[in-house]
Amino acid sequence: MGPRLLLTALLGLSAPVAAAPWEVTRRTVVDPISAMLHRRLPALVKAHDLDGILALYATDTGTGLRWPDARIVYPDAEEETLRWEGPGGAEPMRLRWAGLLATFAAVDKAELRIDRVHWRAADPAGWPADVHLVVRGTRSDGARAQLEQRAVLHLAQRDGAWLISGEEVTARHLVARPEPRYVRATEAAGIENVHTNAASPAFHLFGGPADNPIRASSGSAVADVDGDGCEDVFLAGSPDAALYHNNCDGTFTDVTVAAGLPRPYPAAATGAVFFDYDNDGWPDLFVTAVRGGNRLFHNLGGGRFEDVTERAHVPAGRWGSMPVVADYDRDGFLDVYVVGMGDHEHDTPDPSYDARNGVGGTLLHNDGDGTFTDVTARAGVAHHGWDLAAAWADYDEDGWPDLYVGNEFGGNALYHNNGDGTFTDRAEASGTVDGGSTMGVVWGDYDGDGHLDLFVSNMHANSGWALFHPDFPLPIPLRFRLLSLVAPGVVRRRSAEIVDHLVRGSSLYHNNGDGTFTDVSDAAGVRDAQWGWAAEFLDYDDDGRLDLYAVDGFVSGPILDDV
Ligand SMILES: [Ca+2]
Ligand SMILES: [Ca+2]
Ligand SMILES: [Ca+2]
Ligand SMILES: [Ca+2]
Repeated sequence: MGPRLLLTALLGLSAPVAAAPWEVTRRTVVDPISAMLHRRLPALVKAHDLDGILALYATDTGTGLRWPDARIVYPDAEEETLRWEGPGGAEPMRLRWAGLLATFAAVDKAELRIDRVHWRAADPAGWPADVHLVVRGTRSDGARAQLEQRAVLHLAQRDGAWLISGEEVTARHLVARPEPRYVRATEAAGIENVHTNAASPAFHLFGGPADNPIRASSGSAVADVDGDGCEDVFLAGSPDAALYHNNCDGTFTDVTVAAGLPRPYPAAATGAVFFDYDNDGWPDLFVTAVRGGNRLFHNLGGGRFEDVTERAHVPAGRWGSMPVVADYDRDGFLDVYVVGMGDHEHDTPDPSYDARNGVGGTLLHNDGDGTFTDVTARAGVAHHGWDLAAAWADYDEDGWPDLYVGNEFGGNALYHNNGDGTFTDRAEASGTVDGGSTMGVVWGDYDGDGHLDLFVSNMHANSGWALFHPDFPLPIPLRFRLLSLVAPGVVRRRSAEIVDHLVRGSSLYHNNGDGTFTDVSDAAGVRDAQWGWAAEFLDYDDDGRLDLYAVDGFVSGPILDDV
């Protein structure tokens, strides 16, 4: 969800309730703090301008972790990790920043992200603010390095100017590696079909030709479609869907047409999955679409495909986000759940913080004879959020695959498989409603305790802190307006909770093994995965522990500090 869409959605809720004119507060408080912390400080770090940085402080001394107190952790890992520890104490700001700047010969990226400003907890030093500094670049010894630092700043006005009146560093670590573990190989591999949204306006959803104005294209699927031992790639991306054959030598060849797949692709394709629906040993392809119909392509053997959508009774559907596959009824045939978004052309999420007017998901039961039956109603899984993602997993280890569905605008669903063809939403009972702007869902046992944990990719808005200022016209739903006359504090707190869910970031839920989950995002340090789109658990360094790769990013306008 874009920031403009978020604001529109929030303001669309109702008439505002404000303590003082927001425009004044925005101009005199929010904008200057944003300019100082989001733009000026990072620019000075990139420029190695020590005096410029110190000029942003109204104090010569910082507290918390001291620069010399770093030690190496994980000595057996290929990456060098330094973690700052110790009792901490007072430290000259000049020494602290000089140490940081000297670490980096060159800074590629510097970013100060504000988590929260504690607007109602001002003390003589100013307003406390939880911030997160990220500095990425090349270390003096040539290693690639990233430093992350968490701190509590105090923000105060001195002689009319906003300055940092205090800084307590609460956590800091640095990860470095002489050579990058990965290199970009897309072009060298011959993958030319790279997602483009050049023709589209702000949200890159509309803007195609007149006969197909919607162009949401984002999915990919991987399988060895021709049985030569190397995995091939299907990209649902624009301008066209494409199947790339893996030549087993590090290069790929576009075989879309030769494989019998349509070009141009006759729908605005989104998610895709390879799965063997007829158990003949060859992976078949299911592609969802926001418009133009979901499609099933049967692999005839050897990587030749035939469109069997109609014959297999796969309904066209609309606004499909992605297909997810599991044999939910354990009859030996893989079934498909098509995640359903909302109608972006004619509708907006309602209510915007917990939308229930999406098109609904569809569960297609594989009848085992080459056809599917829509069993959504009986199964009870027609989640009507504006859903972008879902994932199957048997989270309670009863042998039946369960389904988590992520809503971009509000509460998610955890459909527990009852084992009799029906499901029960246990999101509330299990503690996984979330309420963020979910765009990705992945399961993985990150702590190796045998229970599958859940990571939900949400957006962390770098402007979210401003929304909690007492003067911000928090949107109060109309039906609560009367209540706010008698209990304004309660209504405002509830409203702030909703907004907090929408902007606070991604969630990692630890599976407690008893059907409930605990949100451990902050302790694990993964809450601010920035503007999250999707993630995947993988053990990238083969140490036996699952790591997390999270895709993020958003271009919000001429000022790029909201991403
Ligand atoms: Ca097959
Ligand atoms: Ca089945
Ligand atoms: Ca289960
Ligand atoms: Ca676990």
